[in-house]
Amino acid sequence: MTSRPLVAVLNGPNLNLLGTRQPEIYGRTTLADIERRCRVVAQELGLDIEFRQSNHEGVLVEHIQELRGAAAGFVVNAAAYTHTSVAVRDALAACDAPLVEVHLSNVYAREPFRHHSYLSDIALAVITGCGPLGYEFALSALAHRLVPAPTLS
Ligand code: CA2
Repeated sequence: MTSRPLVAVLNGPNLNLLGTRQPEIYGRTTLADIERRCRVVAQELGLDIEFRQSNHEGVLVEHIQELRGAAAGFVVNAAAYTHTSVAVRDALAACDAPLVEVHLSNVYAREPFRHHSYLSDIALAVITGCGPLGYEFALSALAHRLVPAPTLS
């Protein structure tokens, strides 16, 4: 059996609170719900996934470094670190693997400080405002890149 490409799904600070607060912005889906759905979709797409969340910038950087070489692609909702972290950007840039940036909310319809991202210009794609479905779209985009199309015989 051939091995399946590994995609790392990384989540930044406060995303562990999803479904408990600010449902008008982030909806009622929890991060555990998103993880379950990602696992189902990844299975269908022929991907393996690692799903992680941290509230700490250095921990996220360490996760990314650990996954360097092992992960064939990244889906990243860096949450507030999207707008502040050169460290997360540098760690992802050092991985040389395609990255899809995801945001649940439409960051461009929110405060101006959310309009700048340290990740967008190194990303294959940016998905913002699609809610939890954004993670599924991101996995599909990476599978399109990483999973060989079946050959007809
Ligand atoms: O829309 C997104 O996914 C964001 O990445 C979410 C971040 C925010 O800083 C970005 O600008 C956009 C915030 C995540 C906080 O999540 C919470 C969830 C429930 C309750 C409180 C915070």
